[in-house]
Amino acid sequence: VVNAEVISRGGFPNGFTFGTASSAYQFEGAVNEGNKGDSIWDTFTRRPGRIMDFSNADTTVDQYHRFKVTIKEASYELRKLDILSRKLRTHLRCLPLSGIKPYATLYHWDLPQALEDRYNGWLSKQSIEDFERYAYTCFKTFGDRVKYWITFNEPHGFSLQGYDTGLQAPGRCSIIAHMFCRKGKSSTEPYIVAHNILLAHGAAFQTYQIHFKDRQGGLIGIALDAKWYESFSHKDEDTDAAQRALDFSLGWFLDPLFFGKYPLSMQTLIGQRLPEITPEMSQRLVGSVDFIGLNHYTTLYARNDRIRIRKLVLQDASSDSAVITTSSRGGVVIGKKAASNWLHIVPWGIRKLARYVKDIYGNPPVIITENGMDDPNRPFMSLNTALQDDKRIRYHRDYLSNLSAAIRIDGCDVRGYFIWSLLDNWEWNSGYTVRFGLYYVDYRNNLTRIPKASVQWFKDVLR
Ligand code: PNW
Repeated sequence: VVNAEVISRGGFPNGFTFGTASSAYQFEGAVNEGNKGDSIWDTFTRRPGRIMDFSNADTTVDQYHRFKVTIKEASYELRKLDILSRKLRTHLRCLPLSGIKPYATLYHWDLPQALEDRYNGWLSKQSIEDFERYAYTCFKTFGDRVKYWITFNEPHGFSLQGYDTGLQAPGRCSIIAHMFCRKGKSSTEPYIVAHNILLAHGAAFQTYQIHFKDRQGGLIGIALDAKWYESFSHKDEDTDAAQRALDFSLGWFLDPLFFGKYPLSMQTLIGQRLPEITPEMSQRLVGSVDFIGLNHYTTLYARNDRIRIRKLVLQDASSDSAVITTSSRGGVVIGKKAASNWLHIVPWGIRKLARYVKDIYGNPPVIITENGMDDPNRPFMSLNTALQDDKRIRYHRDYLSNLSAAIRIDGCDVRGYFIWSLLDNWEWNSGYTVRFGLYYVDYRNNLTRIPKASVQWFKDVLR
């Protein structure tokens, strides 16, 4: 474990890109402006009881109106802004002059509700063709300025949350629904959705190669949510379980993109419910990424689920892997918790993850497209306390020193690192109850943005 006190740009290769990450739905607000139709998240947030603080994303941090100010104020060190939800808009005109290099994500969860209504969104093959056209339009319109494209953000996350647990949009199936429909759709829908996403990604990649690559010279990737899974014990059954946990998350997408097939453990355990990758599909998928985006926050222990209790009660995608994940072992927690329950601070996990991707997939170019931690939004906390985010500084210092070791010592080809997030923002199911930003947003005072201590720290690192 590397735990250097001082992190600096010198610990990273020349040309390494630092930035911050954000997403349109969590930042823009302006829910009814600029010809924007409803998305599946607009529908979802209006269902009672879905969002912890009963909030929605109608306003969030008003980035739809304030993006110009943000760009103007962004110091040259922060070289990533998210863009694009009211796709064909003007945001991008400002970027070239500002010295900011945009990495644009085409899909960060806000599917037009019209497509959900018309053909069940990602469950339908039609979504593949429509995504390809949408991607084509974005490449054509913005490709002179955007040289890094990310097709999908966290397909593993939204396939499971949207179609198995039902905790996120479009909220199909739910733990409760399983009780009543034992062979519920949650045992098939996440796999169908992920399959269509992979094919949509492949189609977008191909369109770029055929129509734009020569002229625009950009790169195409996909951003995968990637926890590291550490074996709970030295027993074979647990090391196997940790491997399965990786197969069922990262491997679900990377194996098709690199080897043209789903991981063997998935084929075995899911059987007929796993869609088939035909030889033609396989040919199209293999090699269809120029870089891999990893959204990495945390690490869990994984152990074999011997009894598979869940499986006996309900068949769903979350129990197919036969893995139990935990954040503590023998009463010792794997790392301090951030505000979100799922986010334990485990800096060494990023190094193991990078090393794993290098070893299994042949050292492809990797960009850490998200990494960060949240503090609770406490209404009665003094502003000064909220701005002194030492825990965040330590988090990034320790994750960056491990990432630096992965590059320098382990030889991993990591090319960029983006902090989630530039500003506090609307955190999906958690609403405004947590704060992920380098900048504090004062929700009670005109959404004023105030730098936390981590802003100065990040600037110093970059200098
Ligand atoms: C990402 N996990 O979601 C999303 O891309 C962002 O939109 C989100 O705001 C951010 O991370 C913070 O949550 C994740 O359980 C949610 O490991 C959960 C996990 C990872 C990423």
